[in-house]
Amino acid sequence: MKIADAKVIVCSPGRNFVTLKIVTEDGLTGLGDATLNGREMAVASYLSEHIVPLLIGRDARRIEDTWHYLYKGVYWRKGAVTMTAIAAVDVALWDIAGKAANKPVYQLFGGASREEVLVYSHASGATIDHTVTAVADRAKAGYRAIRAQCAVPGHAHSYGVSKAGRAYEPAERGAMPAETTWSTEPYLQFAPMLFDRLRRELGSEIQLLHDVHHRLRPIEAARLGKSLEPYHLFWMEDPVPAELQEGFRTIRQHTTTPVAVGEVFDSIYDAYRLIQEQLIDYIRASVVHAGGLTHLRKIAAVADLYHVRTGCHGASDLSPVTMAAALHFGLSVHNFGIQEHMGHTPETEQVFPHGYTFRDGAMHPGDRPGLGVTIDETLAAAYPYQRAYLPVARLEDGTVHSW
Ligand code: GCO
Ligand code: MG
Repeated sequence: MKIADAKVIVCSPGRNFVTLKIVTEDGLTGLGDATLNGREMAVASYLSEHIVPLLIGRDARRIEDTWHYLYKGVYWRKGAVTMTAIAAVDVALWDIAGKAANKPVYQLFGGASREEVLVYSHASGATIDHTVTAVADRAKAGYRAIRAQCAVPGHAHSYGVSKAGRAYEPAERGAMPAETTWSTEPYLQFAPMLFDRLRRELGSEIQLLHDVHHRLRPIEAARLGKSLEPYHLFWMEDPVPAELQEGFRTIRQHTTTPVAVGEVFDSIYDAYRLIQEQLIDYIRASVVHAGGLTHLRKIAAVADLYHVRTGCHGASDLSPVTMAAALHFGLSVHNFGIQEHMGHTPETEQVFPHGYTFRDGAMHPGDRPGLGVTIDETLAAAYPYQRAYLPVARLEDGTVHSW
């Protein structure tokens, strides 16, 4: 089954997406998401200039061999751009494998390990009142797990707060990144008040998650985790930047609030110590940024040895192709924890018709052969790429900080 064609489709139905489409000599097609928010064209050119020429003529069934050919063959291993490009090829080949076998991809992974994939949604507000209402609205929509983010009074740039009436979308189109200001102490004092109110108003059954988004130092994250213990969060996400994996030891020594990390990870090597020392509870590495389904299944296998469960990234800047692949993975993997489902805009849903479904706070990938997602190339062409950047954060004294 030789690869006859491969092409990169860049579109922007509300936000930018990069998609790799592979076609075999007998007409089977496979899709892979190659979207790297804020650096989309780096991956698009990596694929079209350097990888697509290598794919033509390769046997589409040799998924494992192709993965190592692209990973070891580049010499300059790992990194967000390389691993997102490899992920796109990998996922597209699994899509083709499913279609060739006339099976949904999860059936190629040993079948379903559960009936449905628990997901969590986002809720945010400019005040605690607004955030309580937003969380309650998501609960009414059927979600059993909800991420809560709230503006810190007097601080305009808190992470994760959507602009009035719009879904949260951090990347902004324009010539330069927006700049935001961050102040840690007010946030550390405010966060427990938010969750105290959420628990008092909404009770103890709903699963509450919170994303710190790389903003703290280990001892500050330890303090935050301790202060949130009375509210039994499902997890505290990205408490500190994760380059220093040992830094998580301080957090672990001080708090039982579960920790999730890894949406920016691109291989097992970013997480090995975190997992082996059980410094985290959930690994958030995603299909699109961590080398595709082939590598993500290996990360999950290592995590399973150490009681670490999956909690894959699923923001709106990961396309419906990734959402579909994540659901096939999540339905099958043994040590599943939860899957993020931020959702997509209506125009994105039109560009990427898919077979996955939502019901009562959980999702299912569907049973169409392959991933069960397609791309309407004519519609995609109606939404041309527009450069967009994620924000850059600074402390109040102007020092650049983790956004
Ligand atoms: C999340 C993430 C997002 C990221 C975004 C970056 O938990 O969903 O932190 O909000 O900021 O995916 O592109
Ligand atoms: Mg996050």
